[in-house]
Amino acid sequence: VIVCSTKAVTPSPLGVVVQTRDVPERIGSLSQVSGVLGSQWGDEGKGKLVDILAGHFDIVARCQGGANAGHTIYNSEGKKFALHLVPSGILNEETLCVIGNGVVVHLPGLFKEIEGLESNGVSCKGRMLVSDRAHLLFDFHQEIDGLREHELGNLFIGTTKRGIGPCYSSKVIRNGIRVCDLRHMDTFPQKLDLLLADAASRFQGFDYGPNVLREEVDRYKRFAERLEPYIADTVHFVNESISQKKKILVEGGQATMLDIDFGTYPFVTSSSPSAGGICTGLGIAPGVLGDLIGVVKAYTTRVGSGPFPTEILGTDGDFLRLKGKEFGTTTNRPRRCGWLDLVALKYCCLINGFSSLNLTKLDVLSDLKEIKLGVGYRLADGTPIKSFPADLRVLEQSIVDYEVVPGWQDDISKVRKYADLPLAARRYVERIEELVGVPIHYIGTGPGRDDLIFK
Ligand code: 2SA
Ligand code: GDP
Ligand code: MG
Repeated sequence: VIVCSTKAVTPSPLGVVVQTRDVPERIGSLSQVSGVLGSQWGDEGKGKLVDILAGHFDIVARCQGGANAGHTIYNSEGKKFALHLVPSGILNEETLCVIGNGVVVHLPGLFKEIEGLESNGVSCKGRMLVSDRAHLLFDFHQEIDGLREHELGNLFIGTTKRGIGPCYSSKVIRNGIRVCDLRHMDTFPQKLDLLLADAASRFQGFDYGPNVLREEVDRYKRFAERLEPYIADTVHFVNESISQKKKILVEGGQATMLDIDFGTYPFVTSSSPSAGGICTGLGIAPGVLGDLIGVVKAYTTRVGSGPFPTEILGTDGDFLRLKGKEFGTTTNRPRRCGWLDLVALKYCCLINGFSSLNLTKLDVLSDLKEIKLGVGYRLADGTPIKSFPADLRVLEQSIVDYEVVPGWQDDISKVRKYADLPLAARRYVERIEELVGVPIHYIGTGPGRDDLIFK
């Protein structure tokens, strides 16, 4: 159950053997290409796990989403970093970061993030690659995101307004502009003009004239020069790295319940945060994928609209929100809170084939007398619902069956060994494993790098 240390030799991204260090067996034995994916509605604590694992991988790669993601990390000195586009491997000096082809890249935001990191002593130069196939997300995509939300009235999705949906729409409708287009400034203005004209013809109040276009083109000429050192054919790079036996960790953004195909559509994001998104968003073959770790909070949160079967609307919800500091990392919106939903979690395990789970924020549940686990859904007439329903009407009307388990009153934030957890906490962990059928190998007891139990 507990960690056993082995010495590991990790080749650096530059190919030099850099270190020998104590590696918990769990981490050392992770597959050459592994992934960390959200298995609820996001904000499970993926960034923290990626940061911890990154020291044992050569490359950390993002494959989908954009600056809607908010991954919070505390470094060893307790300094807080909130990452949006830059992969969470950046705090590990030996790790090379990749922004894959499936990511939508807002360059002003990316440069701001890079500057913020650099002012905190974290350099991205020579340590980060941006795919030449990635699509560019422009300020106007963000403006449209807001206009669309406004149009929806009461049915608004609750997006982060970071322009994600509109940018993926441009990509899919095939008038998007990619990073490699920055190398052709002769045709760039025409492409951008088409894109802006398209938006203007659709949205009243979205106005642009030749001055706007000229200013934007000038801005992007400067961005193009600035981005050049980061641009790479990451499909080639990642596959070469695989053949050179480098270790690659894929960092998912958002989560399966927000997946464009598998999530609670239309209250989802516009990318594929599940396992399939790794292949399409990085250009790697499915057979290469090894361990996939599903990150799951010990309870559930959701930010934005949409069904949330195990949501707690009373004071218990406030308890979790305040104790768990459940406010959006990108927008600071209060997150909706609820009990752990095992129907949704099993569905995520099925879709992604997780090899293990990281149960996070177990410390937040301390002090509750009783904890509820959502173990099944039923229709109003009592008929059990066998699988996670596609139909939101069914989902909204479904009744959740709960199993009530005893809580624990001890502070577990300093516990580092599984055996030292209170019995009720261990029972909670083991009941989840039993009901879901996937082992929990990592347990979060706080936001810091050391606040992790290897089980
Ligand atoms: P979008 O902006 O088009 O992707 O929004 C569509 C839905 O996806 C949800 N979404 C998220 N949910 C949780 N966390 C996310 N990142 C931030 C964080 C969110 C924040 O780390 O806290 O700060 O508000 C994220 N990104 C997208 C979104 O809420 C919509 O439901
Ligand atoms: P991500 O989007 O999945 O990376 O998650 P976020 O960073 O948006 O939200 C997770 C929040 O929980 C962050 O503020 C983390 O610092 C914090 N966190 C992560 N793991 C733990 C844990 O085990 N316990 C506590 N108390 N906080 C945690
Ligand atoms: Mg987040």
